[in-house]
Amino acid sequence: MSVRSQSSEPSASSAPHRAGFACFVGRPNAGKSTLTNALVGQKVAITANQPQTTRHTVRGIVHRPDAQLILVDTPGLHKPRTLLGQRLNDIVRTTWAEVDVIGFCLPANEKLGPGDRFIAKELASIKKTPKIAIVTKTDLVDSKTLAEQLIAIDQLGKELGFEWAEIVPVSAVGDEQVDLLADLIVPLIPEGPPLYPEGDLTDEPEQVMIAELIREAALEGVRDELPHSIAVVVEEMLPREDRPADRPLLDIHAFVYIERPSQKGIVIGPKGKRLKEVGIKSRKQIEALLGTPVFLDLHVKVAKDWQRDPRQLRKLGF
Ligand SMILES: Nc1nc2c(ncn2[C@@H]2O[C@H](COP(=O)(O)OP(=O)(O)OP(=O)(O)O)[C@@H](O)[C@H]2O)c(=O)[nH]1
Ligand SMILES: [Mg+2]
Repeated sequence: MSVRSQSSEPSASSAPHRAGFACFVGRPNAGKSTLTNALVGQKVAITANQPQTTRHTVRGIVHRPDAQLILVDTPGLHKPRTLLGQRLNDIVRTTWAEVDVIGFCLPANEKLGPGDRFIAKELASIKKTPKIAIVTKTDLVDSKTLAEQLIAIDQLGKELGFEWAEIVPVSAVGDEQVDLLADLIVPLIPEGPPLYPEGDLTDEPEQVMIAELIREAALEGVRDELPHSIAVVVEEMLPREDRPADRPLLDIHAFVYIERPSQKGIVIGPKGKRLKEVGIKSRKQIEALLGTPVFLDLHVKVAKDWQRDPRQLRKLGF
């Protein structure tokens, strides 16, 4: 085991260029998406203080002089209770079978639990792929707690019969050791030319990113089962006609889906106040993303029990 806490030396300029894939896996809410964004230097994946925020793999691309590192952020692996949950877990397992490096994210502020052990056990069976244990959210704990966590994780690997390639504590929010993590992953990916054009930070289609930004805004402040029930689909994006060339406006029509009629009121809020706030908040981010003024038209619709209904799931893109 080697726990890194200092910056490593910059690689020699004669080193061959590398390009490859690393995925972040872990329990829901472990900080995978926040870490992905911190490494990329821009928001490519939405985040929320609720489990199961990420629902598809999101690729974030880190461009460096010596390497192009493609990070694959995955949904949190959990005990599934719905068909959606099963699908999300399947996505994670397909992803970790395909990448060059697996980053297993474990929050520093939560003791290792059965969920972590379950994932580690599965990882142990993927022999060929180097596995880095990433201790996230280190800003939330003192050094003693962190040290105990590092030891517990090292021990977990030993119990399961493998060595972590690295055990790295990071704080994405505090920007601690984020660059170091990239330095440690790069030597583990294969030599090769860049796989994505320079400057591309993600391969997410615009329409998907927009739907995600709306969902992120809609998730804020809702509790219990509601976050899981929300899905967003962008139906249409059209430049407004009759606008002067120097004052364009993009009309975006999107649906916020929920599972039951009783949830409608919560999402819309009294006199439509909540939905309006969701619209304002996400519109600002969409405008920043696209670099153009936007008129965002949001409608709330019921897709009955969509998390359990294969037909509805298909309609919503799962
Ligand atoms: N204090 C602190 N909070 C963090 C850090 N990283 C993530 N968080 C918070 O932890 C919560 C979950 O973060 P996400 O990045 O959405 O977690 P995730 O692992 O992608 O979650 P799922 O997509 O649901 O699996 C959010 O409220 C983040 O702000 C960190 O370094 N420090
Ligand atoms: Mg996530």
